Amino acid sequence: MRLNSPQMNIIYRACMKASKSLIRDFGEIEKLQVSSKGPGDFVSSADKRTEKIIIDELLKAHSDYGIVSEEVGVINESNQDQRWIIDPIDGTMNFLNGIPHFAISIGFEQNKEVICGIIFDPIKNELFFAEKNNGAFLNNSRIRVSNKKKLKDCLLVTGGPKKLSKNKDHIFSEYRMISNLVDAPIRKFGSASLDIANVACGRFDGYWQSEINLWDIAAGIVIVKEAGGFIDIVKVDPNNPNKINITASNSNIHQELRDTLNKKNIE
Ligand code: LIP
Repeated sequence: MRLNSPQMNIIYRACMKASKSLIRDFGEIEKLQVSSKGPGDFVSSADKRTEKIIIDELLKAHSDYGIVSEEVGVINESNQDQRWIIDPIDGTMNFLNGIPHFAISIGFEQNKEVICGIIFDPIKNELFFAEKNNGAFLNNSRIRVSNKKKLKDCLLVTGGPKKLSKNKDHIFSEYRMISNLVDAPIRKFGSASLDIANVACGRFDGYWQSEINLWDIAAGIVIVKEAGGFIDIVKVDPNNPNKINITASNSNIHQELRDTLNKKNIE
């Protein structure tokens, strides 16, 4: 496995260390203490434990770098030029229900651009990673997005909406419209980072989701780009820079997917 930049090596170390505890916790899922974080959104003690291991490792390497992470929020807020963006368990609902489909996701952003990242599925032992200008990989193999040419023939994946979303009608109408266009039923797997990683390696042809958090997909941005895919990120809440809409797909269908989602008066 070729990890070129120092940041990539730091992320890798943090991720591997955290994944050991995460796998142990997954094995003891029924003993986990689950506390409510708000409707439709739960956080487990495993989430916090995993996050702490990752953050401790990252701060050990660079105590001055900014951090945005799902549970603790922001650390070193004044450093906006070098930031780690972390989701300790992406797919928390799957994790808590004993469904082996979740991942650790860590991206590194420099001057507002994510330049390297890792998405690690500890159960399938699949490590997706990429560094800017160095290609994207799944374990030891180079990965590329799919080559499908027409949206109609594509296998797409999405997620959401959250229970309290004010945008539900629009999100469902987008879903209906896309589902009327494609031959294969749309997938929903409950882990945005793995959805994107699976676009990067060509298992899915495209992924879209509204009102997702930056930490769910940050690492996926560089992985999809380095795999030859296209990605759109749109900030949706002026009061919350981490809330975004995302579209990621192979380059052939990207415009068609984007145009379909941008259609006004969807009904
Ligand atoms: C979750 C995503 C999932 C998405 C949810 C949520 P979490 O992240 O990965 O696919 O539909 O809105 O954001 O909360 O498990 O880290």
